[in-house]
Amino acid sequence: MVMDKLGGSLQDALKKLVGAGRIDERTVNEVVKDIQRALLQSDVNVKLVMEMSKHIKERAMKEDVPKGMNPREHVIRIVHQELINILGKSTEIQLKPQTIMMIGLQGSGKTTTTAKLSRYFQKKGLKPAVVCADTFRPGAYQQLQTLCNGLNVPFYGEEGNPDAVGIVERGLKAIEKNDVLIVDTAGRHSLEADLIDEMEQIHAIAKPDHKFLVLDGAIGQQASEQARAFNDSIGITGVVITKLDGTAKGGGALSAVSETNSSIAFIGVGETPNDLEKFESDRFISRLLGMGDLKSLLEKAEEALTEEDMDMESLMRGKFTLKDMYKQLEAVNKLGPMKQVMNMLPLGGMGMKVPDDAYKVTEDKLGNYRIVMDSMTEEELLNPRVIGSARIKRIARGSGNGPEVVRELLKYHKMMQTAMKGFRGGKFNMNKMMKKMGM
Ligand SMILES: Nc1nc2c(ncn2[C@@H]2O[C@H](COP(=O)(O)OP(=O)(O)O)[C@@H](O)[C@H]2O)c(=O)[nH]1
Ligand SMILES: [Mg+2]
Repeated sequence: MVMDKLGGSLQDALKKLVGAGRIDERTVNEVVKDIQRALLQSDVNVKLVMEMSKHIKERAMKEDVPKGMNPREHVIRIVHQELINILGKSTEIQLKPQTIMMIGLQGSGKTTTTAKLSRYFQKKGLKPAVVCADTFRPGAYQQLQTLCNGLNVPFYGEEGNPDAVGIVERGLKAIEKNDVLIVDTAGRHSLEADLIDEMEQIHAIAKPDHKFLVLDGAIGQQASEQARAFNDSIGITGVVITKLDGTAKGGGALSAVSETNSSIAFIGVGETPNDLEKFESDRFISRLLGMGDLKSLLEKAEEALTEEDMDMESLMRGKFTLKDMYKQLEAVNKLGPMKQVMNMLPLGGMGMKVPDDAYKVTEDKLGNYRIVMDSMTEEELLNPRVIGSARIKRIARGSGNGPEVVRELLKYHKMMQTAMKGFRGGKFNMNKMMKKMGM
């Protein structure tokens, strides 16, 4: 998917929130810190990130949790909204006859996007056609002609003629029977006087409904500078950010646009004509955060991680009876696959990695431990020290296991108990613990 890296880090941050024992100021601060790191790595402006962090913290603490929502959902919703805020509104595109002028620096992706837009309108049932007004770059004519032929889109160009303005005038006449007329123009390495001059002249002739500025996503925050400069010259009605499939700086470009007076219309996510997406801030953020997955995780977590099931405070105090362990295993059972659960529970959420191949064994073993514990009395569950060898034999028989399994369970419990204490002291190491237990 586009912007995997940013999406992944944001999702990890929110998973931590889902798995947290309780939602307090400390948890929110920690999650916000993770979000900050993720956004900064994606080249989002520091000031913007700091402002957003402040908003999230304030709102999470001050606003009442809306009816029908739990505290976790409340905070996730705030994060969601604040991220959408950074992106701002998206450009509205109407599905009707119109003229579109493509502008931007050389190599930003204008010509590729021209083909992508043709495909986009084609799929919506409109008839697009294209004029090639790039008389600057050698091979521009060929490139666009090949793309248009591949899509069966009418194409007008005059190979070898340097008069871009004349070409646009004749071209728009030649293709006027089509619905969406797209003019691909030339770029330069920077916004130079002769480029501005040419743009203004083409603009006057074409009278476009839309002027799309095409920006390479890899330029990150510089997007705002370019958007401002082009907007000051002929004005832009929307921005297309390309190459989001190949840059880690995408967050910078996306967030920088709304700082100017413009909005994002489309994003380019690959090199083929189909790799274009209509940009909608809301949907984009939902996908980035993996809202679908997050929602189902939340539901499961709420079901399983009730106060009674996961009394983290008593666990942290080192009071960890077999009964507590049983409750945990029950919660785990309700939650489903071990791997998913480990990432959600406070332990997993705190970044402790469990080796992949450990999950399967662990799941089976834990399942059996529950059966063993079903054969124990209340007294034994609360105070495992009373379990001597006679009781071990009885419990083993009752659960259809050998006595070694019961001993193993008691050892496991002891280790968990020690781990909980050690964890409180910051010494907890899941990997080491699992290894010791032969898992
Ligand atoms: N990966 C990727 N490459 C793109 C995208 N958009 C454009 N490109 C590539 O960027 C290069 C320059 O694109 P082009 O359309 O010729 O830029 P122009 O000079 O502005 O017309 C080409 O190699 C394109 O294939 C995109 O969204 N993703
Ligand atoms: Mg081009």
